Amino acid sequence: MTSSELPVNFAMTIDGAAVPAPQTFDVVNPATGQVIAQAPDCAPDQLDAAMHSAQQAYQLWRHEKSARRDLLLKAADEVLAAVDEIAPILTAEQGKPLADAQMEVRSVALWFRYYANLEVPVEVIQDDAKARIEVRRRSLGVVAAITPWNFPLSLAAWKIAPALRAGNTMVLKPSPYTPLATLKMVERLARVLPPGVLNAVSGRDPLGASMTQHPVPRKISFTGSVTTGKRVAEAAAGDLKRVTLELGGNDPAIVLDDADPARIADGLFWSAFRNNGQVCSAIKRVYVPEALYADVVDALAEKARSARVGDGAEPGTQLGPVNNEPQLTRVAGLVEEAVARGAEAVTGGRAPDRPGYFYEPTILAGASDGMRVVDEEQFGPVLPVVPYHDVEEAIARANGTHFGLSGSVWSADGDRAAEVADRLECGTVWINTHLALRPDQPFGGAKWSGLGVENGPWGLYGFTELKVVHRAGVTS
Ligand code: TXE
Repeated sequence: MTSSELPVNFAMTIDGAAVPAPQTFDVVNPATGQVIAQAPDCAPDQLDAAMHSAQQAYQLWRHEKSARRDLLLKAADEVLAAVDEIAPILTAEQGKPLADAQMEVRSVALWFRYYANLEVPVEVIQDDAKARIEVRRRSLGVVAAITPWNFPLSLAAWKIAPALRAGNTMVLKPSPYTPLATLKMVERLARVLPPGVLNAVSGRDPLGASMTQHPVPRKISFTGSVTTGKRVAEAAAGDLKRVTLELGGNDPAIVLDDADPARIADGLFWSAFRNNGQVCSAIKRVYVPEALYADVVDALAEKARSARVGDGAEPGTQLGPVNNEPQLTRVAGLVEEAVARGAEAVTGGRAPDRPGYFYEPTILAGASDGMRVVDEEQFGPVLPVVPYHDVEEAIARANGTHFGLSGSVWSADGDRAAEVADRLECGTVWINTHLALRPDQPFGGAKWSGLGVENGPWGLYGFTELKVVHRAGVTS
């Protein structure tokens, strides 16, 4: 879809209706740097209306357990029917290759179906003549959901599906960089969901802050940066709103000395560069034993050189642009600093001379802890490769950070890798793979990478609270 073929009007969904806003803001295609559409800039009274609509809808929705299941299944069908409408919009605003955008839209249906079919049993901890004690899970009320620009749709689905299945209603706000596909998806979902159950509003960052300070929501489910996540937690504290925070990561991959560089290169590369490195749990730094160092760097550089970079709308593109200008500036700055401090950009290390926010896939050799690109989350198409002498040192460096989202260990010996994996301080650790996510597998971060988890029954529990029903028996 070219920019001129994009739909002209994007509306918010409030109380089941498509609603424009009095003001709008620009949305840019990162592959061209051109404004492609206007998104509604939600006015304060419109946010109130969305919150109150969700609150109203909650009164019925919370009691309709089987309808929730059926409607989530219908919602999955609705999304699948809209893949060809939504995916090109996602590519145009986010930059990712169209095939990836299509996969992302489909993943929404996968998550909706998984949660539709997830039954949460009532646990009975005593049932005899003295008492029957049930432990139930009750929904919380209205959820404010705030999403980032890297996977606007799938990360929204991680929130929508469990929240709605558990009986909550929602007001969802996508990132101002990527509001369009989410608005379109929620507009389609409004065809099957009762009014008010899922509202979508769009606006700049202060709208997110207003949501977290609004009196209606009982829960905030946030995915984004550590800095903003901390602000969300602070805003929630005054009202003791529940929070789930899925924040950034600086995922280490540790290569053990028995690994075969040629065999692991593809897995390592794509676990770092998928979505152009803009994945919270992508590999962000690789620790490689000195003996394998040159071979691993060469193999990764070869992958980087052969990756097809371009506009996501062009067939065959594997890596699109960085999503936005501030992010491109940040990534370029991190590389510059590392090179100034002695690292070598074996491939890439520069923005190509073309419009848009492109950056050449970059493998940084001679990287070391203390360089910002190693210590911080780069969130872009750059991978620092750090040599290590012994594995104890690699484990200590991998853990020596405030981040703790995920990590991976690569080895020919799965058991040996598992021992190292066991010692990594993070929410998920993979062995000989990375970025393997599923709707039934919990995902969350240790340390500053998050609070609570998403996915699986545990993700749904985060949208509930325990309620104990203790009924005295006839004899007591
Ligand atoms: O994130 P923000 P940004 C990291 C990545 C990137 C950095 C900045 O390192 O360089 O974050 O990206 C909304 N209260 N990740 O600026 O600010 C905002 O409108 C409530 C990692 O885009 O965290 C958007 O909808 N909400 C991450 C959402 O928060 C607020 C993915 C995320 O924006 C708010 C993306 C406030 N005070 C970036 N201010 C991951 N974990 O995957 C902003 N928002």
